Amino acid sequence: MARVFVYGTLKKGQPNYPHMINGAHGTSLFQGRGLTVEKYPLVIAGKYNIPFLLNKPGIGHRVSGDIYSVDDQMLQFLDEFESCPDMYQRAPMKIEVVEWEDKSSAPEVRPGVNSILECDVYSTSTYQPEWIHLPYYDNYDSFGKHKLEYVLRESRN
Ligand code: PCA
Repeated sequence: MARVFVYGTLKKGQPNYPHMINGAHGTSLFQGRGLTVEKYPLVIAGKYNIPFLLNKPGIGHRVSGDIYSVDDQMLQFLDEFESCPDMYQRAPMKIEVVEWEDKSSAPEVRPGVNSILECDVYSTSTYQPEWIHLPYYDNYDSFGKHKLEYVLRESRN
């Protein structure tokens, strides 16, 4: 099992969330919500309004997201889905627990609020340099007031 932190379209309520819970892709268990320990620039880029966490720690905001435990099959699916390692690279990042929902382990071994976990995150170092000048977000929402709604893959041309 691997622990993954999602901050973009895979979060609950966001356009690609159905993939995250599709049993045909493997197993995933929602564990809670978190916040990156370090600041990162989270931008919405390109003509399809895709969210990217730029791998430039120290700039931008601490970013919110959802913490999952996934099996190898789901991790492999996510790697392909996120065009890893071309578009995004999956790398470990420190995540602070905001809220823990997974009650599958004993209370005394559950991570408490404010504890720090190492989670895999799809960030990118292979981004276009001008993206660093885009607005930075702290909590991605495709349907937010920026009006940069994510374009689903099947709707692109
Ligand atoms: N999907 C991944 C990376 C960006 C995106 O839209 C995620 O939600 O974390």
